[in-house]
Amino acid sequence: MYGRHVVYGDKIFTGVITVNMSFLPILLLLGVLTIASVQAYVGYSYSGVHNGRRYAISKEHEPFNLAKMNGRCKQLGGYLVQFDDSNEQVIVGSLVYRVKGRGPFYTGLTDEESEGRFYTYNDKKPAKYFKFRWFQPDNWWNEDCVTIWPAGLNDLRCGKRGRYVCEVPVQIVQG
Ligand SMILES: [Ca+2]
Ligand SMILES: [Ca+2]
Repeated sequence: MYGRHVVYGDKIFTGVITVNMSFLPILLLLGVLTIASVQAYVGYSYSGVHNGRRYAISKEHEPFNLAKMNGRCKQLGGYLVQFDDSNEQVIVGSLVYRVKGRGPFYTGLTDEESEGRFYTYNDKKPAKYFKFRWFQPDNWWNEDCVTIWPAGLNDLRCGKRGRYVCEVPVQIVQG
């Protein structure tokens, strides 16, 4: 009986070692994925959750490009910001006012396809809601992108150096 126990114990011990070694690549992979996901969030100021969305405001000033920046927002699980209603525009307007540093802050609205018809770049649908500030949009020197300020939106040329705002829907974890 005693001998059997020893053998049994050895088997368990061996088993534990094997399990640990087989988990090692997965642990390494998880480590890499964690670093990668953290890196994706570097370079943004994140808001709290408002109506099921977070807003990520880029920190760097760089030449704005709709496709490129919308792609960056997709890496965060979102898209360039678009407004469902006045409430959402007011929230984002106050966020860019409070965030550190200066703008302009680009949104996902554009009229590059047809002058004066503003649509959302990510889904190519007519913009649900947008409110320009006084005397805007003026299409000054062919301005087809849209920036946000607390006082309202302004059309601006697309390639200017600026920051941008991503809208990231928050995944609801089912209990
Ligand atoms: Ca325009
Ligand atoms: Ca303008």
